[in-house]
Amino acid sequence: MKYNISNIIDLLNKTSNNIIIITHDNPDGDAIGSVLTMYNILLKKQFNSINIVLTSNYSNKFDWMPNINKVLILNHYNYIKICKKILKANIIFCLDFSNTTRIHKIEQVFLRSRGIKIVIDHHNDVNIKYDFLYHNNLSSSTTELLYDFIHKLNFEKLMDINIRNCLYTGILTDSNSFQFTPSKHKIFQIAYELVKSGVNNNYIYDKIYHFNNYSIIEFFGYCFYKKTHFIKNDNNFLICIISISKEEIIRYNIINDETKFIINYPLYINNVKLSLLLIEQSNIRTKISIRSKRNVDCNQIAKKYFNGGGHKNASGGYINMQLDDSFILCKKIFSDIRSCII
Ligand SMILES: [Mn+2]
Repeated sequence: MKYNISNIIDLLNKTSNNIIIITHDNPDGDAIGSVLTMYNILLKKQFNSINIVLTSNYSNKFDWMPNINKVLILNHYNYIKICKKILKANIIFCLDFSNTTRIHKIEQVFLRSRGIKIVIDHHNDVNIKYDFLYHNNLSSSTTELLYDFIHKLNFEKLMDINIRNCLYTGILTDSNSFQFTPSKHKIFQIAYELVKSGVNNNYIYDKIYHFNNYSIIEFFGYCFYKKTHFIKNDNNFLICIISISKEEIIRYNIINDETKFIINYPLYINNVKLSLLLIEQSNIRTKISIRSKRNVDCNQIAKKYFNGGGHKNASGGYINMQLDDSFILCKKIFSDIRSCII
């Protein structure tokens, strides 16, 4: 059945149990901020047996976030138990993704579950069979959408400082510190209201961006010195490609989304307009992340060449090849991509 917002208000005003909250693999600040916002709201509504399921681990920089210790991280040992919980869920919240490939480890069991599927997301590639969808790809983040959603539900009185901190974390990280602002002034208005009502923006910035240990900085140095390649485009701007193997990630003890930070740095160079990060996943698959400046649309590039998508200035996808071949393919594509990106 398709639900509308008043059905959802009724549903969430009746206390329910067996709730699952999920987000995409390799959760970032918006993913973690979204699931914890929803978890903390439902706790206040006296819901029972609420489980956040993460299909992979999260970075330690989120350790301070309220109730982060309650998340279930999928592994070999708890896989069956978690699948059973998903199958018997009455409501499943899908936050910060709307394409089931982004939860591929639990995709099949998710599709079999009869729980009411409430999807809140800002990505372009919706393929989930949902019961309720709250979606806007002109939102900076899912947390920005959740801020609106909470108001639509008339739950704003439930927003305590913990929930506000979760919302702010998602907005800060997904907008790359207010650099990607598709919703224009609205993101600043929400940030203003959150800070005005107690969010310590400096504290959160320090927790998220001043978290790195020396091995990550060493890893960045290694990547920029040894692993960075520039391609000159016909339009006389540069495209940067960094490729990283599994072995290098293990050698420098890098986890989760920490590699993502590296992709933004090439854009600090004035004539680099596009930055690509290739990460080896297996000998037949390479993950690719793409970031761009202003008018260069990496969503189009991700869709056309890399089985992916995302947003105008931040997208991702994959190549079904090993790392070195993926790198050669990228070099070929990007030496003649003028028509695609202007
Ligand atoms: Mn997001």
